[in-house]
Amino acid sequence: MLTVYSDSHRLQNGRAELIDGTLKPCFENPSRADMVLTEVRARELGDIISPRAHGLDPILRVHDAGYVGFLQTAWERWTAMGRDYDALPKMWQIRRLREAIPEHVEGQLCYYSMDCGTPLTAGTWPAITAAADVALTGADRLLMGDRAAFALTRPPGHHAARDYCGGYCFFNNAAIAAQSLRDRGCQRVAILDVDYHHGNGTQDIFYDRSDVLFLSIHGDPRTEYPFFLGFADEKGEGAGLGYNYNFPLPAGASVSNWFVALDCALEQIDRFAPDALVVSLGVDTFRGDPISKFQLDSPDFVTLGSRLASAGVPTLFCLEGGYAVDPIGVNVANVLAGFNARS
Ligand code: SS9
Ligand code: ZN
Repeated sequence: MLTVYSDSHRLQNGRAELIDGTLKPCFENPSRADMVLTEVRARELGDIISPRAHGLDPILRVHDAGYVGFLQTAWERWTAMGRDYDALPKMWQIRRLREAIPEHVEGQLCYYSMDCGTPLTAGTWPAITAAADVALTGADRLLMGDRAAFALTRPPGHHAARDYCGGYCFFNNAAIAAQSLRDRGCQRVAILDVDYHHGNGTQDIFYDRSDVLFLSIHGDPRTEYPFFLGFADEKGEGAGLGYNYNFPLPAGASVSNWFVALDCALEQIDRFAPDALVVSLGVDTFRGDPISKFQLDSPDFVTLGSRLASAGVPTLFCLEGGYAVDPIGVNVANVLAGFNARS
C-alpha cells in the first residue's frame, strides 16, 4: 500500500502543553511522524509519495468558513500584538455565556477552541493545510482504483469539528477525505475511528447525515478525554439517525473486549455496504501509551489490519493519535502490513 507524506508536518511543533497543572513538552510532536515514516520505509510497505495541493475548497466542505479564516490569520494577528509564544486559549464560551464571535484574536481563539492543549504556532497553517492535502491525495488514490492508501497525517484531525480545534487537531483530515470521496463519486463512505479517544470532531461533522457512517471505539467519556461526547446513546439525528455508532469501553478494557467492539463495528460497516472506508488510525490504544489506558500489544495491530482488510472495502488510513513515540512506527506499520497480507 502506498503512503502519502509531507515534511510540512514539522512546522507544527508546539513548545509546551498544559498537563497536570504544569507546562510539559507536547506529546503530539514531529518525532511521531518521523518514527512512522522510518518504519514504513524499512518494512518496504509500498511507495512513498508527496501530496498534491487541493486548495481550500475541500476543506471548506467540512469546516466553517469563519473558523478556516481564523486559523489562516490567527498567528499573524497574535504576533502583531507582540506575542511570540504559542497561542493557547484560556477561556471557553460555556453554559449561559453569549455565543457571539468576539472581535479580538484572543477571544476568537477561545471561541474556536475545545481545550488548551492544542497550541497554535507560526507553522500551524502550512502544517494543517499540508496534512489535509496528504489525506486528499490518499483519497485520490482510492478513486484511481487502489485497494488502500496510508495518509501519514500530522497533526491529527479527529477532534476537530466543523468550527473548533482541540485534542491536537485543527483540520479533520479523515472527514475532509471522506467528504471528498463523496463529492467525487462514492455514494456511501464509512469512517471507523480506532483511536483511544472518541472522534468527537468527525461525529459532529456527519451527525445529521445518512451518507457517511461514523463509528468510534474509545475510552468511556465518563472518565476519558474528550469527556463531553462519545456516549453509546449518540446515534445520529435527523436523516443521520442510525448512522452514528459509539463503542465506549472502560479504561483498562482487555484486548479481547476491544476486538469484540471491533467486530460489532465491522458488522455495521458490512450492513452499510460503503464504497469506501476511511480509518482514523490512532495507535494510542497501545498498552505503553503515556496518556491512554487500553492494552493492545504490537502484534495486536497486525490482527487489527487483517480484520480491517476482511471488510473488503477500498480503505484510506489517516494517522491520528499514538504517543508512545518509540513503538509508534512499528504499531502503525503492523496495521498496514496486516492489511496488506489479507488483501
Ligand atoms: C490526558 C490529556 C489529554 C488531549 C488528548 C488528545 C488526544 C488526541 N491526560 N489531552 S488523539
Ligand atoms: Zn487519541
